Amino acid sequence: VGSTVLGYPRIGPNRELKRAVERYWAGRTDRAELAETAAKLRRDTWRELRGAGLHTVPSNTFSYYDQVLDTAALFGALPERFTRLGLDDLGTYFAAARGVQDAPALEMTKWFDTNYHYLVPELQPETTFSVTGSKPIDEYREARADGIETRPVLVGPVTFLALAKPAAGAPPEFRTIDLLDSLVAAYADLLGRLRDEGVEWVQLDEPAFAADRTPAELDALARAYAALGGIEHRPKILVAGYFGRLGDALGVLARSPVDALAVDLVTDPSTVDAVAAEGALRDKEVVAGVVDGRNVWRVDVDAALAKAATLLGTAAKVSVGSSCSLLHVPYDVDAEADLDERLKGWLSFAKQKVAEVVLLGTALAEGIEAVADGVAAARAATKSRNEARDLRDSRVRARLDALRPSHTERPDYARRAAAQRSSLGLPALPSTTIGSFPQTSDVRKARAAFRAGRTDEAQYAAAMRDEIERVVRLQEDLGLDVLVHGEPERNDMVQYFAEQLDGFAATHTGWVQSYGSRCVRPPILYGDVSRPEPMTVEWARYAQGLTERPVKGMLTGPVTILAWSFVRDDQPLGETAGQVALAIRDEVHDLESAGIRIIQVDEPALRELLPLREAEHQAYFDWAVRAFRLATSGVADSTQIHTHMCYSEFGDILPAIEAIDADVTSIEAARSHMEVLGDLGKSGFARGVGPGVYDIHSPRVPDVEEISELLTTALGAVPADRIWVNPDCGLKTRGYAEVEPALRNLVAATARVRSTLPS
Ligand code: THG
Ligand code: ZN
Repeated sequence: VGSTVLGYPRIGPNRELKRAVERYWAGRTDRAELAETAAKLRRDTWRELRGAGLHTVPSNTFSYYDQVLDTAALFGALPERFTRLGLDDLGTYFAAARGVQDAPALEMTKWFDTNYHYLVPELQPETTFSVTGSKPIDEYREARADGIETRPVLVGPVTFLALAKPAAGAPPEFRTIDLLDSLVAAYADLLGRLRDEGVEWVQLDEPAFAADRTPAELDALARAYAALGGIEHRPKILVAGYFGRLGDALGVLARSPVDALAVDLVTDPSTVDAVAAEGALRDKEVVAGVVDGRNVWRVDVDAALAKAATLLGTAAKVSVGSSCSLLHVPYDVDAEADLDERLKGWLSFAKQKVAEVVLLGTALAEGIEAVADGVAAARAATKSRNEARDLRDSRVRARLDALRPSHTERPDYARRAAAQRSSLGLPALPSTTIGSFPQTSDVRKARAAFRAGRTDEAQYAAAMRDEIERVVRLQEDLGLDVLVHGEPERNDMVQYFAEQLDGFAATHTGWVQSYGSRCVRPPILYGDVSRPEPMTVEWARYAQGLTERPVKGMLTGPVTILAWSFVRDDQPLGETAGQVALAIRDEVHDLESAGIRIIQVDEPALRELLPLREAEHQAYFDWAVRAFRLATSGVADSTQIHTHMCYSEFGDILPAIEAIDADVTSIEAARSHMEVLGDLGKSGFARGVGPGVYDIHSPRVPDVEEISELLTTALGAVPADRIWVNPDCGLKTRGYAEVEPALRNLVAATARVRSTLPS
């Protein structure tokens, strides 16, 4: 029996890597200084893991930006638009990550159902792979020079190909999986070199097989590991499959000539039995992933030991591990000075999870008596959480129990649309923005000063009101039809609400990498959720008081609040979603009472929580759609409900976009040239839609011509009386220098296209 974790956070306990790479990008440090910071972070991690008593320590879990990009760079598979720039290795790498003039960055998308984003490799039939980098070898040597033997971790070849996309211009019949042989040959070469270095174990991650896969992909998995396992001169191979059950891939891997399998025994409760029943594991080692790598709750030692023990007769050797890499949790709960002590006792971040894995490994090998104190402490924590009565709010539960279908239904769209037309009196093709305006350094300073206690509430509110007034006047001047207050008071759209809701706790240092150097601090949803008082009403009321035009109220939807928080694991997500939805429903009601006639409830993460297996989609849609409707259906017919979605391919969630029954849905579309509209139409969607006509992810200012063309394209797919004109997403991350001219062009294009409509 041994113990290990599949990966570790890398941004630094105090976001040292974020600061170092951002300084490097700004030209304020040189490469040597960046490399030194990176080396120190790696060394600290290895020493920490070794010191904690793990049997085997992973390496190559560090990345300057993203592990999928690392893999593409390692095998010489970066698109030519970056390699021909004549930059050094790191320059080419960061160019692919962030883009440069004339060479747009690789696309970024969600890493499975997490809030981490990876860069999508672009491949074509001509792509050949070879080992052109040495990162895993260098890091292995670095650790060994420090006296620490490690297990290099790599994205597995089949997952790499499954996550890649055909480059623009590749023939339509081309599949990235067609490149398997060349890629496997390159992996084989690398395995030989690692063996030359003395590497004993490598870890190849194949999380793609926790999602539905085609027979061709399963066949590729079999062929890849038959080939790699068949190599004579190689390290032992551990294949890690996480984020869910492996389905048919479990048998494929069990029958392949690899040495060990790491399985996720947390995400899907059926996995333990499936693994236990897999006879072909008899001669292999299994890493039982019983410590949740994605959530922050302390492990239930007895349940975890029972799961691991179930596998003892199945495999030649059973080790204890994390369910996936610990990349998705913050570093250290002990760094939190202001968290409630009792709550803290229930939590476990990366550092604590390593200790849990070690404890469980010892308990499994030597018996619970060998670690009696640790087990007793863990049991006490589990008991304390299970018995905490005050996490249940009987008022919230009674409200949920009393819900009737009418609480999640609004009258026909046609009737609502008529009521809204007469109450709002908007022109055809109404123009608006998604909600946030640029967060100037003055705004950030005002928030920071208030948080630090350097200004009082009155000074802070005055600063926010000034900013709101400025933004409202600007929008009137630009000629937008539906205004927003600009959200100067908000940091993160989930954190802002979590800070005001009961049942949530916020952290100070609980940063988790979202992409590249960008991090988020997910709030912790630990108890029944309720809203002690209105959260956004005063700002919205103030903004509406400044103008005759309608001001949209801006809220975050229940699914997104869950997706971007660490959520309690003691009840189904759908139940928790209902509680959050009730709190948002109350806010919607209060906004309406305050005279706000349009209320937007954003659900950018609706796609993110979609289960990896299609068999589970419907159950997800059921609770997610119900939560949105519960939040938004308590209003008058004349009150217009908007939603906004972004960051995703919408194909899989079209039925849900239809079913949430929002009056208007604004959606990312500029980069895909309005393609999404055709798909929406085919799915039967027949309500208002605001296809983004300005790609805010780029600093480019679109001209009137270009926006008019996009609008005209949109008019080809959707009738004019249902189209809205808006940017792709919020403007928070942009500067006024781009935003003002872009919005001016957006309004001018709207006027131009409007004038061509039959009256
Ligand atoms: N909030 C949360 N999750 C998200 C997003 C969000 N996931 C998807 C998407 N948006 C990810 N995008 C970003 C964009 C910017 C930042 C983080 C995630 C970002 N973070 C600041 C940083 O790292 O410098 C820190 C922000 C802060 O100070 O609070 O810029 O919008 N939850
Ligand atoms: Zn958006």
